[in-house]
Amino acid sequence: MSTVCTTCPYCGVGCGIKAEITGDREVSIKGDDAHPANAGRLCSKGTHLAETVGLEGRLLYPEVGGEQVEWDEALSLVASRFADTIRDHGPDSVAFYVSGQLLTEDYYVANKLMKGFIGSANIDTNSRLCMASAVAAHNRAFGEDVVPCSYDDLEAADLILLVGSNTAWCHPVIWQRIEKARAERGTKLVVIDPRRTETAECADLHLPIRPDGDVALFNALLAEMQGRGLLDDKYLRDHVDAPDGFWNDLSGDAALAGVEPGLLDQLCDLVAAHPKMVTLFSQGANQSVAGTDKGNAIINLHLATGRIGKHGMGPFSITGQPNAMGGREVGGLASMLAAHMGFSEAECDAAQAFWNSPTIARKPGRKAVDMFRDVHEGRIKAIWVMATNPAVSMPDAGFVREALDRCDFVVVSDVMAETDTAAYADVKLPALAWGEKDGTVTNSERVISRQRPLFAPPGAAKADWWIVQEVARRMGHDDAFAFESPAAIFREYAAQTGYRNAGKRKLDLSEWAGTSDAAYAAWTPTIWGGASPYADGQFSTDNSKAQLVAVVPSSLSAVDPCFPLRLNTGRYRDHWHTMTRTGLSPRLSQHRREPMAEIHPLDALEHGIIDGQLVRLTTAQGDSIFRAMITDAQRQGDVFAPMHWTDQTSGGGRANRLPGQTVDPVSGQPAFKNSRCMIEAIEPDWRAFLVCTSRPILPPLLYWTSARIASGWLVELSGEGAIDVDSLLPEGDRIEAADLQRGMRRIAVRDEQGRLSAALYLTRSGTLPSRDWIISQLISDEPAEAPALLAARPKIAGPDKGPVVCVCFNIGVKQITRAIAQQSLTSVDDIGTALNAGTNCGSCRPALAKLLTEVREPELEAAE
Ligand SMILES: Nc1nc2c(c(=O)[nH]1)N[C@H]1C(S)=C(S)[C@@H](COP(=O)(O)OP(=O)(O)OC[C@H]3O[C@@H](n4cnc5c(=O)[nH]c(N)nc54)[C@H](O)[C@@H]3O)O[C@H]1N2
Ligand SMILES: Nc1nc2c(c(=O)[nH]1)N[C@H]1C(S)=C(S)[C@@H](COP(=O)(O)OP(=O)(O)OC[C@H]3O[C@@H](n4cnc5c(=O)[nH]c(N)nc54)[C@H](O)[C@@H]3O)O[C@H]1N2
Ligand code: SF4
Ligand SMILES: [Mo]
Repeated sequence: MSTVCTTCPYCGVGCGIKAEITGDREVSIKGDDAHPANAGRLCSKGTHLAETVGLEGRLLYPEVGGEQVEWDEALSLVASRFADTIRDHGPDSVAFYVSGQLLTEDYYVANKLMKGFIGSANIDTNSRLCMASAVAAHNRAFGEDVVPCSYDDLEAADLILLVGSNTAWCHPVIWQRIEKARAERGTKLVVIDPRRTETAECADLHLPIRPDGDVALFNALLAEMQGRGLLDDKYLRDHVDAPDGFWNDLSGDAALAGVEPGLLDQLCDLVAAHPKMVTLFSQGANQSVAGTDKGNAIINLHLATGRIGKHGMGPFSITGQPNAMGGREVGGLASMLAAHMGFSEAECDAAQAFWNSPTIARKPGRKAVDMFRDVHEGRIKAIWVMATNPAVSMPDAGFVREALDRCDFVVVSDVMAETDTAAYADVKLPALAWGEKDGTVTNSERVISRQRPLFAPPGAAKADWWIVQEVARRMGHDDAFAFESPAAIFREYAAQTGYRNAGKRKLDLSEWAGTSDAAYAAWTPTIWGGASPYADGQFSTDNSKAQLVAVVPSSLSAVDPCFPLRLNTGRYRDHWHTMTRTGLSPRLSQHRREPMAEIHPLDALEHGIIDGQLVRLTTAQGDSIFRAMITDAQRQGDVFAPMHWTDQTSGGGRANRLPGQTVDPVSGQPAFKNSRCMIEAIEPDWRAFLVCTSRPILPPLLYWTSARIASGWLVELSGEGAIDVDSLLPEGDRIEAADLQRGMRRIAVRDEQGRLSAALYLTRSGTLPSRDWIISQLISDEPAEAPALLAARPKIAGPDKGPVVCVCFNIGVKQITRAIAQQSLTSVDDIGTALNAGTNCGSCRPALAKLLTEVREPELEAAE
């Protein structure tokens, strides 16, 4: 058995992992105590990685037109089709659409090929959907895309503002570090989010801002600080430039933020009282028509109050994907050249000279949304998609699917065989996945860590950098693409960051250009730029001063009677994006098994919607069906839906059919968080659920979702008209109960050994039984008797545990609320002592805190 230090493949926190290899593709996962990001902690997704390293669903061999081929044939075809297209239509007729889930070395090779050897900047990354606004805000304010903070600042701050970040779910280990600081030093926490998320639930102050009210809020805050005499005049004089009229034009119309004046006053008092302040921002800021302005509104406040470049202070954009930052560094964005360089003549010359390349892109390429528009219009004729699933994750995904369908030549490099994007591929190339691939990633705080292989490459899968390099060689660029290892690529990349840099850019890794293979193999997590790159107040602009940027709040727009609601989209705690990995894990799949449309009670009333019913959300772009979840955590007028479900997992819940192609004018980032929509209740003729040990093939239905459970699948279905139950069920010994008058039908199927292999519960007007017990029967060697199976409950029913909250110990809501009430528990730690819940990865602790308040508050009120 050997232990390997590697990095979590999920979020941009970039936690270190100690992976102990326990068998053939078996691993035991622990947090790495020595990693600066997590010091041993892991969240639910990292903790349960071992459930996702099997080969189920993997793409293991290259395919052309759906037929397995040898690598040479696939690579030669890609090279010749790209070369022919470039010859006939010019370099801008081809494109790469890449991903923050590539390693830095993969990214480097792809960028070098497109910008230096094809001579187009048509390489963009899914970070366009994620970080582009923060990048643009950094560039405007600092002259370079540099994050001025590190995680240690969170632990040194007295006040933390979270803007558009559901940290407890999306950056759980950062959240745990914030919670530690709050417990140890009483750090105050403010959450600015239209929804009362679990993150907001735990805050000292929650501002349920109107969608896109952030610029108004931060401008008002800055005006108030100025009014209270709390600007740092010396810092402003020495280190900051302001455009003419900045202070006069500072629009402080707080009403546009949509928060009650009392709450705004509380926020101003907190900000005034705590100079040691970090503002952490994420997609509620970035994914907006005003995303870049929001970033600058936040940065303005920090610059003007001198709250930057000092321990415990700063505007802190956190990255989403494991290597979103690495991609920004090497030039994965169409709007950057390489190594933080732009497209000035000198920078283009420098890149070309360094690469000794035949050509160089001299202008920015097409940003993601425009790129797919060009594909749609036929201007881009060949596209290569790597490590991202745009048929699901791009806005107006229906349009993107049309574009891929029309495109002459689509190449997809992925680790999974069946994805919604791969369905459009002419060529599918099998890439190495996490646990096999080898290279570096950079996290939110600029720490470069290694991802290391744990297993031998399966099938014919190859590293993404190798695949791109082999295509480059077949396009005639042998000399420039002769890398023998990720270490060799890393050395070249490190050298490029220093080339003709002379202190102009903070990103200078040239001290590592000589890293030996052995040193690369032994690399320990290393931060570039230090904990505080702007501690000296010298920014990356021509005069070394940072810039205040005048930003104007968006005005309130009139309600559209056809689309009266606002659709906000985002993430669930235990799922990752299009679920190609987390969807394999039964534990991670149980937190939220279906895509919900979360809606305020008054909106539900107005639209005649009952909790748990199916609803259709419609925008100008399209529609999709979700299950309604009525909750006053939503603002009235807003609906929230998750981004995760795909054609592989659902016949509804496809959130990205809904948002339009509207983007931030500066960054080109799509406005995923604010689309006009309408909602209506749906009355299917019947509803059913199916548990089964083999994946069912479903006929077209009004709605279905399938979730992994231990040893099988749980499928929720609804439809119109008749249902052909035989098509859903496997062969075997059937037992059945029916009450045709009530439209109820229940069928259980047992295999030759008498084990339960499937069970279907269907109703036309009644209710369906609880899913939990019958799921447990599916793995049982001795399933219960027929009456119990058909009732979906044991002869003597134990107490129902309710939906699972703690996935590590499988503890449900009802178990927790009962324990709180019966054992008078008063803290999350008490719950841990009583039930173990929340004592392993800690991801459910915010949910436990919420349950605690829900149970205790009425009790306390009654006692008063
Ligand atoms: N569990 C999980 N974790 C993840 C991921 C995942 O898929 N699953 N993905 C990773 C990636 S790539 C990313 S980018 C991050 C994203 O991490 P987050 O940005 O935290 O996640 P989101 O849920 O997209 O959006 C955050 C919040 O923005 C709020 N919001 C919407 N509109 C506004 C607004 O106008 N103003 C403000 N202030 N807030 C608003 C939403 O209500 C939402 O709660 O998560 C990373 N971590
Ligand atoms: N509505 C809505 N849409 C959104 C968002 C939102 O908040 N709301 N957020 C946006 C954001 S921030 C992001 S980051 C995107 C994410 O969206 P995507 O990038 O589309 O999501 P993933 O599911 O992570 O897709 C990664 C793909 O790469 C494959 N893969 C994994 N590892 C590797 C590898 O090493 N090599 C190769 N070649 N393939 C690999 C996976 O199997 C999967 O198919 O979604 C965006 N879309
Ligand atoms: S917070 Fe969770 S998902 Fe993010 S890197 Fe750490 S363990 Fe992985
Ligand atoms: Mo992201």
